[in-house]
Amino acid sequence: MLPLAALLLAQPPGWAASPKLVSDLEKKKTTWLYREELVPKYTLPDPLVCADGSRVTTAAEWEQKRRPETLELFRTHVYGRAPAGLTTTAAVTASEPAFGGTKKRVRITVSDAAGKRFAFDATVYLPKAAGPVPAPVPAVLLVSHKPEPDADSFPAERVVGRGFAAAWFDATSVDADAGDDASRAGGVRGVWPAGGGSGGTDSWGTLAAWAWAAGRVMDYLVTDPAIDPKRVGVVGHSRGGKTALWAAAEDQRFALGVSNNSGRGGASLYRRRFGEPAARIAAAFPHWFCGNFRATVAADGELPIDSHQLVGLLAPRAAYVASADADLWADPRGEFLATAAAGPVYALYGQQLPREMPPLDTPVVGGRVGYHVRTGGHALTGYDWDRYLDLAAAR
Ligand code: GTR
Repeated sequence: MLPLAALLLAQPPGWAASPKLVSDLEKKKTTWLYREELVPKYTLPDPLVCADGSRVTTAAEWEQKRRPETLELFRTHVYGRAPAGLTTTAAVTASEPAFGGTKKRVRITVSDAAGKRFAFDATVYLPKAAGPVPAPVPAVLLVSHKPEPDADSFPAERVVGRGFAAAWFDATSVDADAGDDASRAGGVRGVWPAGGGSGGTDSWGTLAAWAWAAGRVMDYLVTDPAIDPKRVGVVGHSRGGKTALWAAAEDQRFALGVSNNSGRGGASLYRRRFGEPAARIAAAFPHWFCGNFRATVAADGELPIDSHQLVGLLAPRAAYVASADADLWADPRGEFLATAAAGPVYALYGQQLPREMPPLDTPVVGGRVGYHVRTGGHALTGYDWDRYLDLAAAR
């Protein structure tokens, strides 16, 4: 038995999981790890070290060398490659008053040179125009992994009330998230099965397809004169949170990427064995990822990247990672540690990220990066939205 002082020292700072919840979860799923003391030691890859072993020391070197390499590693080993070089057109198909402003339905059509095409819809709420020539407003885009988001996960009135445009699209209309064959059948991966890959193990999965679609909505948003194209954020919860991070990594026009309870495959660190195992997510949702990911994690192999590098791909733009106290499956501490470990990349831009896990319900912001762990379970709530809008509103 360790003396109390030693136990207190061993306790990591800030939030800690409820001991009762840990023991309840352990009783249910003894093979999955929920106890902090049992997490095996691990070492994260240095986000600044290049494939040739050299280390980038400036933002310019990061942008020219290590950032493109990192992006390629995530494409090749995690999400797969989305197609590039397609043409997006958009048409407003309906418009009506809403919340003192306007609600628009937009049909987005993407086509290639051979005439293949795919179309889906997005919805945009614009706040009440301020004066005859209103200034363009910032916007947030929700990747909804449900056909219609509920009022908590998409509080449109609250968002426009704070002077933001609020947009969302139904990700399942782009890729049904119903197993690989069914998802491809009516979705964008049925039109371009290999994405931007060779048709092999780096072909895009559902998360890459959804992230790609967020980029196509962005193609429209940057043309809407009511919206400030330099201040558009992308937000997602859970599988949508994994998507939002990847969308912001792939498309640097997003000024902010928000991961709400994204967990494994999103913000939480793969090398930290806590909560949902990588092999389990790949077995339960094989269509989310590329073939290389499935093969690596099924063999209990090491990915060449970890999630701090995904957060680092957002630098120097804003990022917000949020966890929930009861959502141990998503590994709150692993989500925080990934955020903090993106620090060396943000430091190239003079930004100092939060270093210590904060206590419960205590948001921390360092540089342009925020983190909180909120009371409650796996959900996107008004509390979360308010924090994201606070960060998006800060210049
Ligand atoms: C779970 C999955 C999580 C999370 C969640 C969701 O079953 O294991 O990683 O993505 O689904 O998206 O709701």
